[in-house]
Amino acid sequence: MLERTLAILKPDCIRKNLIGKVISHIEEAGFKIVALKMLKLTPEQAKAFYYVHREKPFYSDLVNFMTSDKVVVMVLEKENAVNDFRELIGATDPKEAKEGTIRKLYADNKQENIVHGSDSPENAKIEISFFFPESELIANQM
Ligand code: RTP
Ligand code: MG
Repeated sequence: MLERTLAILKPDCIRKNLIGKVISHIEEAGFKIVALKMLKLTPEQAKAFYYVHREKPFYSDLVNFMTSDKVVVMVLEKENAVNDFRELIGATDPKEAKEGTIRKLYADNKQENIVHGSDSPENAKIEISFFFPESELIANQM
């Protein structure tokens, strides 16, 4: 069954002029882009988006990083999209990411790691609705 996930190209991706390269990896891996936009997260949005990490020592650094430049948010669709996208991006820390993954190829460190992907189908639904109203989630023609 087709599934959707939320991807964010993080501020380091934008600063390094890697939007096109990263989207190419995503499309070549078989994901369809259902919705896409560029925006600058407010601190309130970044805090809310990463609320699950509010107790973590890296939380305030993460909020500062995610608001340091614009981001690109995308809804991606594919069979098994959530897990397959996590596989495509690789481990949080690029040092631990497998060869060929987006983070291994392009990320500098555990914080500035180029891309976000939802970690479960339930969270994907919540994260997609965080950025996109239903009217922007038009199904792709097959
Ligand atoms: P994401 O949510 O962005 O897809 O990343 P993830 O699941 O691989 O990692 P997660 O544990 O959810 O952490 C969220 C983001 O916080 C930053 N981080 N910094 N300095 C650190 O030790 C540290 N740990 C995590 C990263 O930007 C990570 O992607
Ligand atoms: Mg996560």
